[in-house]
Parts: sequence; C-alpha cells; structure tokens
Amino acid sequence: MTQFDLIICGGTVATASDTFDCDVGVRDGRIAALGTDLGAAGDVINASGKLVLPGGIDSHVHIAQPSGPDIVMADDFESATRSAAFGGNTLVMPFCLQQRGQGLRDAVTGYRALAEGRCHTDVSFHLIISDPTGSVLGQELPALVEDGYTSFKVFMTYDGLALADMELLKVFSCARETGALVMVHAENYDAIRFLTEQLEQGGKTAPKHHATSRPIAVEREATHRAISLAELVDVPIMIVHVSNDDAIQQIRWAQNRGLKVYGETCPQYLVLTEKDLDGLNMDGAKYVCSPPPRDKASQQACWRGIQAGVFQVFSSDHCPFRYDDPRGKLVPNGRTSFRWVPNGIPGVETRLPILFSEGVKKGRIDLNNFVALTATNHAKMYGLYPRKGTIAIGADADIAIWDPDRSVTISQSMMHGGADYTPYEGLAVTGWPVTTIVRGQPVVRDGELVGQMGHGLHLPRERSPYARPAATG
Ligand code: DUC
Ligand code: ZN
Ligand code: ZN
Repeated sequence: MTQFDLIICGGTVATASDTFDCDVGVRDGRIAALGTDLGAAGDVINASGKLVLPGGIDSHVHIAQPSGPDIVMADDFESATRSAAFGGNTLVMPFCLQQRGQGLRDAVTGYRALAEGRCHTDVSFHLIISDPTGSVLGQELPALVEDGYTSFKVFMTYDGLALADMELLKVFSCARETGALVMVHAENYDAIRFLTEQLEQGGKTAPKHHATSRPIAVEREATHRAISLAELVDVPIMIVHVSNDDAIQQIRWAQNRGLKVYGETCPQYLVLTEKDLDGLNMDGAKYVCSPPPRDKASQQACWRGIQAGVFQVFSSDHCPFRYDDPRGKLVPNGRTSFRWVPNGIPGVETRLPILFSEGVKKGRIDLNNFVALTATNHAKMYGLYPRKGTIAIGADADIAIWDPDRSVTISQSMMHGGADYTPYEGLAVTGWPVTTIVRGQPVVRDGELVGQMGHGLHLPRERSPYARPAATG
C-alpha cells in the first residue's frame, strides 16, 4: 500500500511567509507531508523548475447573477469554475443576490441549486442584501450566518440594489451582532444618476461616458461615507474594487485611526484605463465595469496601496457578459446609452497571471506577498483559514503549480469561460499556472482539463476573526 495518494516533487513551495524546496505528500485530499524522499504514491507530479503555490482564492466573482431585463451573464457555475481552475484557482466566492421582495434563504437555495454538481473548483457564497427588511435582518440573516454564510455585500448605487444610509446603518449593525463581514460597493447613487442625466441630455451616450458618469469623487465620497457609518456602529468593513488614490486615502486614513477597514483592488485597476472605454463603435462596452478603470496615476496608486498593505486582497470581480450578443454588452438599449450596458468584465482566469507578471516578475511585490494577496488573505478574511489558503500539514491540498517563466500573450482563444472576449487581449505576461489541484485531485493538469465537473463543493465558513468589532478585539 502506498503512503500517499499524490506526491508533488521537486518544486519550490511558497506560502504567504516562506519559500522553500520540498516535496508535498497528499493523502485523503489533505496535505499530509512536506519533506524529501517521501516514498511511494499513487500518483507523482514532477514540479522541478516550477513553483508550488496555494491554489488561488478569488473572493469576488459573480456567476449566473441576474443583471437586468434580457441580460444574461456569460458564465454558469460549470464554465466559471472551469475558467477559474485554468487560471490557477481552487476556490471562488460568488454571490447569492437577494432580489427586492425576495427572502434571503430563498435566494440562497436558488444559487445553491445552480451550483450543485456543476463546479470544478470549490465555491463558497457571500450574500448580497438588497432588501433589509425586519425579518431579513432579524431572522434570516442571523440564521444564514450561523449556517456558514458569514459575509455579505451591500451596494451604495444601482437601481434596485442601492441602500440608503439608514439601511446601511441597520445592515452594519446586524453584521456587528452576527459577526459577519460586510463588503461595500462604494459609489454615490444620486451623483451617478445626476451625471448620467446630464450626459444623456448632452447626447453623450457612448460607452466611454460610463466612466465620465462615475468620476473619482463619486467613489471617494461613498468610500468615506461607508467608513463613517461603519465607525458609528463599530463594525469592520471591506471596501471592494477600489480604483484610485482618493479612495485609497480614505481607507488608509481609517486604518491609521485604528478602524477595521479593509481594502480590495482588482486587475482592471492595474492594467486598464478609462481610454479603453473609448473604442470604435461599441468596442468600449467591453470595458464597462464599476468603478471604471481610471488613468495611469490611479494604476500607480493602486500598486502603492498593494505595496503598503492598504489592500489585503486582490480579486477579479469577474462579472462576465458576452460582447457580441444582444443579451450581453450589445443589448439593443445599450446602443442608446451607456447606462444600459451591463456592468462587469470577465477576469477569473487572468487575475493571477496578471498580478504574478506585473507584480512579482516586475519586482513590485515578492512571491510571498503575491500568495497572501491572492490566496491566504482571502481565506483569513472570509473564515476559511487554515483549511484553505496555505500549504501546511492538515490543510486541504489546494495547489497551483506554476511555470514561472512561461511567456504568454493573453488572448480569448486560450480562455475557458463563457465570455467571447477578454479585456486583457494582447497583454504579454510571464508566468502561468499549468496544473491546478483541488483537495488532492488534479482538475487541470499540464494545461488539460482532467477533473470531473462536480468535484467542486460548496463550503460553509467560520466567522472571520477580521469581522470582530474593534471594541471586542
Ligand atoms: N459591482 C461588482 O462588484 N461587480 C460587477 C458590477 C458592480 O457594480
Ligand atoms: Zn460592486
Ligand atoms: Zn463584483
């Protein structure tokens, strides 16, 4: 009888704190040994010359989420998690969106059914609270947190989603009581509506005006307001998809005052700019996401935020719509105004290679920081550590094996999701994940899909220690 189900040998292992050469022995889906000369195994993967990293955790993806009348998201759970696995991820965290008037439990049941048996990677759901009624905050949310849905997102903009300040305060208060971590989409709803009306009245309806309608002040103001409201009730918050220095300064200001305010940024804020929205015809629609990509100075600011530790997590905000599709970016109404173009871009497969290449290879961050930003901190922030997000004895054997020197020019032809374009077309990167292992089972091996759909499981989570109010720890 062999001692291990799988040994990954000869590679360089990196965690959020250390880098070392050793073999990894896997038994029953968990890491059982780190060392050399581990003996016999049912399967051996030679990782010499490769990096052996914790599988990526993408704590901000949208899958199969209703996004407006006649709009369909490009990914279901099968295609999204396949794409994630090819991008070196072993766990993704999508959202259960509560529609107004809908019960939270009902929303969860619906998304769980869509995911059941169809995932290649593990998944763990956040909630989106759009209708914080008394029963939602009094009964449903506490019960769901108890069941392992220990984080949720709130929106400060969008028709049907935006919460008023009173509602935000009630939701924040409920998060404090239940121990859930709140993620905040910080943009000022009324300011966007006002600017959108003005632009449309002036005939400025092309996709590039999506960015004009959501300038930095819109994000800065909402970021500051969210921080202030959270301070009032003493609840930690995560400001997601931060795009620019003004918003970063608000978060840094809060952190310097000892508030538990966390930050997330995404690839689009490092390598895209507002100019990408100014394509021929409707081409700019491919880059419509919120907040919009800004300028080179904002990209530099996001790098500084990463380097200075203002951001704990780097996520994709994968939110894919097909481009050449009337139910996607080319929805007929979208041609009449940017306001109808569905918001979001694909990115779960390219998140890790972009940060590895632009960050590690270009010397902006080290490999251990890369692991922290893309895996370990996601597990810590969202109540999955140390089962997930590291390479340690007893942890789930969620591993991505990387060729750190492979040169790749990103193109849609090599993507594995449901979208028909990538916003990163033509971007040259160095370093690519070649094998992805989820709980000891190779899902992608040497660039080929070898896993079975349905291997990916839904994971309930613990309450995050980072969600504890400042007053209690
Ligand atoms: N916010 C997200 O987090 N994703 C896509 C669209 C949006 O506004
Ligand atoms: Zn958002
Ligand atoms: Zn998002």
